[in-house]
Amino acid sequence: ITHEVHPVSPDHLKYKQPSIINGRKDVVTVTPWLAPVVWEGTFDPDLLNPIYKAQNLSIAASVFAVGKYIKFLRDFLETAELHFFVGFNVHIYVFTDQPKAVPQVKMAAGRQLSVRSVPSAKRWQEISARRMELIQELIEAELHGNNDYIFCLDVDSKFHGHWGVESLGGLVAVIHPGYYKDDRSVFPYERRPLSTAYIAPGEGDFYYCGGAFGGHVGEVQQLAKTCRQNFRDDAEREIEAAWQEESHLNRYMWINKPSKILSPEYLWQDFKSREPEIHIIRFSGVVKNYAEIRPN
Ligand code: UD2
Repeated sequence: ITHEVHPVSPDHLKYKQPSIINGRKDVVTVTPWLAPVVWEGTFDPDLLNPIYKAQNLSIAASVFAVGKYIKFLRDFLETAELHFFVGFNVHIYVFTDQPKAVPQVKMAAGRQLSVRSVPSAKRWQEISARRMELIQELIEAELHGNNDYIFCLDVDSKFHGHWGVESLGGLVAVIHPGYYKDDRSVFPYERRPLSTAYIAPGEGDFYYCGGAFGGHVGEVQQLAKTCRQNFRDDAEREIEAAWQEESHLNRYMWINKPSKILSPEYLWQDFKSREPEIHIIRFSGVVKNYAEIRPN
């Protein structure tokens, strides 16, 4: 499938009656281009799970663990078992320079892990930058036809709550937890017109995070290909976007509006205090000491 099919519900499915007037009133649940914004309380797993189960989907996830970041991998994998698409076919692809150090984590039936070797890097910026290239190659070489959706996730994070089929969509972006109440003029977009990631003042919808994005494999292939090419074009002009591939991702999502937006429940940060509209934290970045873990 290249486009999402409309939901087909099994007959006689029992679930809570939906309401057209009662729902979350403290947050916005649809964008001005009519993409849903997923918050706790906006979806019913009793309704969604049987619909998606019937489609026998496969969900891939990519995660990079290069250099000292390998130490985050065990918690990431163990908590994914508990919360990430439980009960569905999941294939996690780990990209690492230390294949032997990948921890053995017991996975449930229908779930599997593959390890891909990547070279070590001298600069931390190189690692996050190369992700787009490797994600594009992974999709083209292995995922088309075998997997329906992919999520690309940061390894220095853990799952704390349900992350399931409510997150599926053509092109899926996650709102960055650090800027979701801010005016777009202060978003850390790339502001130099020389860069292909440039977003002008007064432009932009949201600030999306580089640490989690995804969607249908065909859509993510396009995204990765475009970001990689833009990254290269920038490199030729000796410019590196402010937040590397996160800047390019934001530029891409400004032009190609995501069809589904995940609220900051889907990528919080452990150091941030809980906000009242955040009823559940599903995935959150751990506190890390940059000086200690980055190559330089
Ligand atoms: C932000 C983004 C991140 C990326 C980066 C810009 C979030 C939560 N994080 O986080 O996705 O866009 O800005 O470059 O939105 N990695 C390694 N080894 C390293 C360094 C990085 O494996 O030595 C991988 C690892 O999977 C890590 C990811 O690259 O999770 C992102 O790097 P980061 O976590 O250091 O980036 P950070 O915290 O600045």
